[in-house]
Amino acid sequence: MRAYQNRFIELAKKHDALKFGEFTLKSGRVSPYFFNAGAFNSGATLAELGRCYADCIMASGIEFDVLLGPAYKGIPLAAVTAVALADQHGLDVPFAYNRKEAKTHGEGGVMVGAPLEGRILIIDDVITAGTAVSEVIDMIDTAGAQAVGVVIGLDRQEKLDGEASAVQTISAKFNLAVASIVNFADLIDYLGQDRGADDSVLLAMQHYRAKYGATE
Ligand code: OMP
Repeated sequence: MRAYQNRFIELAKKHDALKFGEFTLKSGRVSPYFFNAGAFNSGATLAELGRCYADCIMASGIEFDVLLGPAYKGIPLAAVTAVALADQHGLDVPFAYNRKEAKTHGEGGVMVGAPLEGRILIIDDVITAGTAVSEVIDMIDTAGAQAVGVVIGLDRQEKLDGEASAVQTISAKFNLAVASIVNFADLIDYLGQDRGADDSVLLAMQHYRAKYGATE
């Protein structure tokens, strides 16, 4: 695993953003783990999170013009990542986000921040079935820009109807490059090497992966 992947898992564990137990997902599946990006809730934690995302974007080589953070959880992610790209990598990228409800006064509209023009990189917390990302792509199309990629903290690598994962499906459908800081397989590897990890947690994770995990 790369350094930023280890740092991300350590950060998530430290702040309880990664929890093990029994959680019902948006899809209705009952998962032995849950990733809650809302638990990254202090200045220093967000700064480190932004550095992990920025390192992942740099490692992916995805070329883009605007970083877009979809409401709500994508908004702070886009902000801290834009700061880390500037501070750590000398890249001053424009960033934008949307409102869930259009504003009818003042400057009005749904979009805030940089104009949505050119190649757009979407930033988000987690992909399970890809529903959230598909909605954002519609928004980018409507604005006349082009979605070129998605960067996420966690790819849960779950299959939907066939054997492909949601990430593989949306990547093929919308011609997108998808980069994740970590995926489900990385989490299992990490737990397997963590001497302090509970064996029953690892077993539950392996069982869930055997049932719902995509083949790749
Ligand atoms: P999709 O839109 O189906 O890809 O699911 C992503 C959304 O699921 C996230 O934006 C969360 O609302 C939620 N989620 C998590 O935040 N963490 C998880 O570990 C799993 C889910 C989920 O419900 O699948």
